[in-house]
Amino acid sequence: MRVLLLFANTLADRRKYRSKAARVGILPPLGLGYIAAVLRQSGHEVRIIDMRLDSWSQDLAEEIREFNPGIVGISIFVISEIEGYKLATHLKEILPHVPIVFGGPQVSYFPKTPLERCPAVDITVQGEGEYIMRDLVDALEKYGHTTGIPNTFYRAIDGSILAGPSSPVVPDLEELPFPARDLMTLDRYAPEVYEFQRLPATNILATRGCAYGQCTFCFEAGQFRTKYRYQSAAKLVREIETLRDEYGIREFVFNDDDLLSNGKLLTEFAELAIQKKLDVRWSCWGRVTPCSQRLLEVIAKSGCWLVSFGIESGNQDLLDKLQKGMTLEKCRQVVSWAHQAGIETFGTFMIAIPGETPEKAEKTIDFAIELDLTYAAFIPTHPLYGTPLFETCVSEGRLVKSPYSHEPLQTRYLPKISYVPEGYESEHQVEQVLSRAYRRFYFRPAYWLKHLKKLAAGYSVRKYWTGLRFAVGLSRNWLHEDDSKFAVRYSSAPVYDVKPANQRLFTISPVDRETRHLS
Ligand code: B12
Ligand code: SF4
Repeated sequence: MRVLLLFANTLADRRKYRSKAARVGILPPLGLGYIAAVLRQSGHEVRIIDMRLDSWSQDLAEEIREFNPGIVGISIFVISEIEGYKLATHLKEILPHVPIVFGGPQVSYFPKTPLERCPAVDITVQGEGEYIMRDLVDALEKYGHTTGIPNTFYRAIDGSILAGPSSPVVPDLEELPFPARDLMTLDRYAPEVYEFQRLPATNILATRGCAYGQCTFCFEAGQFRTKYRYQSAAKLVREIETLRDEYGIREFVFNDDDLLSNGKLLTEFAELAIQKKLDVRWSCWGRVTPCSQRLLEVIAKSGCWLVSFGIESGNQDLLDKLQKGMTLEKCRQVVSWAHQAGIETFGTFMIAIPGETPEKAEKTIDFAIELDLTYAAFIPTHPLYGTPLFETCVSEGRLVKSPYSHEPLQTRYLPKISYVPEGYESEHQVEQVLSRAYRRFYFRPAYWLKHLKKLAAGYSVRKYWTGLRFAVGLSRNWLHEDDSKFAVRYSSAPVYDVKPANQRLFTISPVDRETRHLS
């Protein structure tokens, strides 16, 4: 059967990425790539369209009609939900009898919502979609219907929403084929300017889930926790060799949630990479614990030049509350080891954590400066549904906006405020602290002096300009009025409703309370 897979764009992408510099900051949709590869193993013909790169047009509609898919899959996450509905509506107009399936992170957390909000959506898939989508397509081809497939939700004839059985089955990473990157035009993508040293660069995954899974603000600590799995170093090296030899890729951004803690995999990978003279550069995200000096030295030798650490706060009591499982001292040590090994560091910090005051935030900014990080990002706390932090913030009654409304994520780098802790006077004060954090971190003569050498290279100027854009808020992408109207129309069945802070009137629809746990 012919299957069309689309990655929905966000409202902001529409303006930002259709410019000439379109590809920077956009990486291939690996989730769809894996699904496509598994579908092809079953003999299906697949096409992938990334709507962050293409606009809806008569030509595109014609191309899709010609391809004539038997089923369509659309991937959404929180900020692309509305555009996903628009896309489904357009597709339903040109392919009225073709089932439209929704999947992706937002659907995994709210599996019934797309069916409630958008009549063009026929089926939703919760969790990792490789085998489920294959079973859906196989069933449609063999039996002409798709009801009852595990981890799916669908509309019954009377309009009610039904669910297939719940299954904890998740793909074995060693068995999965490589993502079908030949279905994506790799040279239309590039990481953010501060994320690469060499081009062409692309993203890659070696693990899924998180081995630690306890930070209170994270999905991996809540009801949506996924089983931690990893593939072998040998498979990872094969994938990198393929990308290097077939596509000329010279740099890799690991998109894994928790790669650095897997010392075994990384050491084996680094040894193989050195032995095979892979000659690639790479970067990843990482936790501070467990991380040894030896591991950082080994990965640096294999080409790792940047690690992004989730540091969150410069206050030990707040780190303990967040259950980060790390000390400020360990953090100092690891960042310093990374620098000694020649690895650049990106630290991400949360501002307005429960229990934080502007004074404590100041300590966080001091800590970021003390660590001498290469880059830092300060992000307001968004208590996301399904995380332990969400429950805390709801019970405090201090959420000022739903983190899932379409307002908080209007901006790419400076999202609006959804939560104001007791120690802050207002949303405005949180915004002021955020701006101050960027100003204090980036507008330091010492910072610029230290980095002057790097500015000699052309792309580094752009890197630091990106840092400055963070600082002065130039990277905002506000919604247009017509977009807002559309958002309101399609959000008419709210996931939940937030009343102003201190009123303790936060409600969650029963639908989401029923969301099943996938282990
Ligand atoms: C890499 C990454 C990014 C990269 C983007 C990479 C890219 N290619 O676009 C960057 C750093 C840019 C990024 C940015 C953001 N991200 Co992000 N990101 C991730 C991360 C860490 C990994 C994504 C990934 O590759 N996963 C692995 C693949 C295999 O999984 P997958 O894509 O989810 O696909 C599987 C399933 O979802 C499902 N599936 C997916 N699509 C479909 C479609 C169909 C039809 C079916 C059946 C199934 C299906 O099957 C797939 C295969 O198993 C995830 C966390 C995570 N572990 O997933 C967060 C995550 C996706 N990001 C998230 C968020 C919130 C953001 C931001 C909005 C943050 C912000 N405030 O700015 C921005 C958005 C920027 C933008 N304009 O798009 C959230 C999404 C929450 C939600 N409810 O949707 C996540 C889940 C992190 C989190 N826990 O908060 N992100
Ligand atoms: S924040 Fe990182 S380390 Fe903590 S639970 Fe989430 S993925 Fe794991």
